[in-house]
Amino acid sequence: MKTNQLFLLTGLAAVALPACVQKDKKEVPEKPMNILYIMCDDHSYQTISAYDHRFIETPNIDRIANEGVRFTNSFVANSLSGPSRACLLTGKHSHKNGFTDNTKRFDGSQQTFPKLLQQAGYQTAIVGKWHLTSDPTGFDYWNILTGQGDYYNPYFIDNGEKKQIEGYATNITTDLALDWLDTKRDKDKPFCLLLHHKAPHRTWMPDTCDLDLYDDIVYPIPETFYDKYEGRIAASEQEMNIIKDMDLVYDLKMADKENEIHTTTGLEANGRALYNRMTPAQKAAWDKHYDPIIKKFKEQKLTGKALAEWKYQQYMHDYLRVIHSVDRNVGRVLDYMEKNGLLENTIIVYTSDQGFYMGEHGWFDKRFMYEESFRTPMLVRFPGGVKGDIPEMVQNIDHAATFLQLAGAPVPEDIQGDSYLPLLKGEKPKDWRTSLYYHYYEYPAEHAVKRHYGVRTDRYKLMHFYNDIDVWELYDLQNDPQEMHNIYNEPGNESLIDSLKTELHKLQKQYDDPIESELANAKK
Ligand code: SGN
Ligand code: CA
Repeated sequence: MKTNQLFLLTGLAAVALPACVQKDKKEVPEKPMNILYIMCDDHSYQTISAYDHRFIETPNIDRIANEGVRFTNSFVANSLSGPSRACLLTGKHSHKNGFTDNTKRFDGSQQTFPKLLQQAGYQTAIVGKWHLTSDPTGFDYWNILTGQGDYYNPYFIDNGEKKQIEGYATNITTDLALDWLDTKRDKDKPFCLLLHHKAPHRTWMPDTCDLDLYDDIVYPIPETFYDKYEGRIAASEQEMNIIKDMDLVYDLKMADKENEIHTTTGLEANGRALYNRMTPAQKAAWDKHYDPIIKKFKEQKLTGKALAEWKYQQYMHDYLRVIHSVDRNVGRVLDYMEKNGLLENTIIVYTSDQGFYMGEHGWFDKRFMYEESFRTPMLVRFPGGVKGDIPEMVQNIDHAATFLQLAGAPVPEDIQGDSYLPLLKGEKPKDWRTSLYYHYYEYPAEHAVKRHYGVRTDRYKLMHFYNDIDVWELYDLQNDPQEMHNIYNEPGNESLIDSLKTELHKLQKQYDDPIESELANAKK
């Protein structure tokens, strides 16, 4: 589907027509709508109560859904931070924007939606995690975390100037965003603010005030926690398993002063580095919480299943405490918007840079095209729009076209995503996409998830793992939603596989991804 073709102004037409002229004049709001895009890092839909009540209540994030919509089929194009951010900014798949994995440097001279919004009269800002190595372009104001950012006393780069700010990243990022909204922007112009939290990225360090939260809760172990990955070679060779790869000191904070807890991953020193950047008061609060846990852990001498499940509980507690702080800070932003009369003329999007595993298949991290990491939460409050659930498949390449269309700005033809604005207005475009394309590149790398690409329809998912492997996987999501049974080699699926490969090739052609011809040439 090419919704944006409706709003396409190319070549000569773009010269002949002023930017505000649209085929459908109603698309240009009388007063341009502000855009507030809140994106967390690694926030799973499983841990937002608008999607799932098993683990945590997130009333402030849910408010966006309650006063707007919940997308129930929201996906990314490449489940990793930098690539996801590049897809967001350009509205293009990774092979087109060049940022295929986290080792890349974003080419900031290319077209991005913030630049196009600036041309359309918007003021643009980004606060928080950026993770694209080069300096941001297309923003009137940028104040970004260095690299992945730190939870405690992080460094920010404020329009080029590096400054350390004492405190907790989620609070500080919110403070900076509110300060820009309140005192720094030009209030005569519409704004587009990208508010990008570091949280809840590894190593899931809670704010001092949230350390003791949920102490008495025992979280349910996912059904697939002890997955043996039969029939799934790439899954069996990953290094993101809670039992074997999650580090006791680095990830789970068991840094005992006697140094008696030993880890095998070499991450122990990093765990101490994260602790050492805290102030004495922060360290005191930290020790008060973790010291008794460390003491008990040493006494218990857990092994096997008991150790595995202890690790899972410790992981979940820390992750969910971090989420609680995100939720509280989302509440602060919504309160500010309400008090300042901004709610009625602002679209608010809440999402994440990808999904995350909360112990499904025994995992943490993301990267795979399997559901938990391919999906990402997406809640949108759009004044005057529909309420409830939107089931159409959307992808993170769609934001750029949506925001441009909302601003009444032309959507360039080379943007690959589709505007979901019609969906927010309750329209049911007949030619909306019925399949999604995915391509993950970062291998060899941390967590050892092999390169793969694939297609997902409403019911099926076909994936091809390549590079040092050549393996296809097929899942029937209706009969096997947990993707435990690869049915690619089962007899009887030949015509299904043929039709999915046809669909895959159609998408690769549409998005101009050369991977299959590259693989074929490499074989010659
Ligand atoms: C870091 C993490 C990884 C994580 C990547 C990518 N290790 O390298 O666990 O997969 O980021 O995450 S850490 O020891 O530095 O925490 S991403 O979301 O930024 O792409
Ligand atoms: Ca991420």
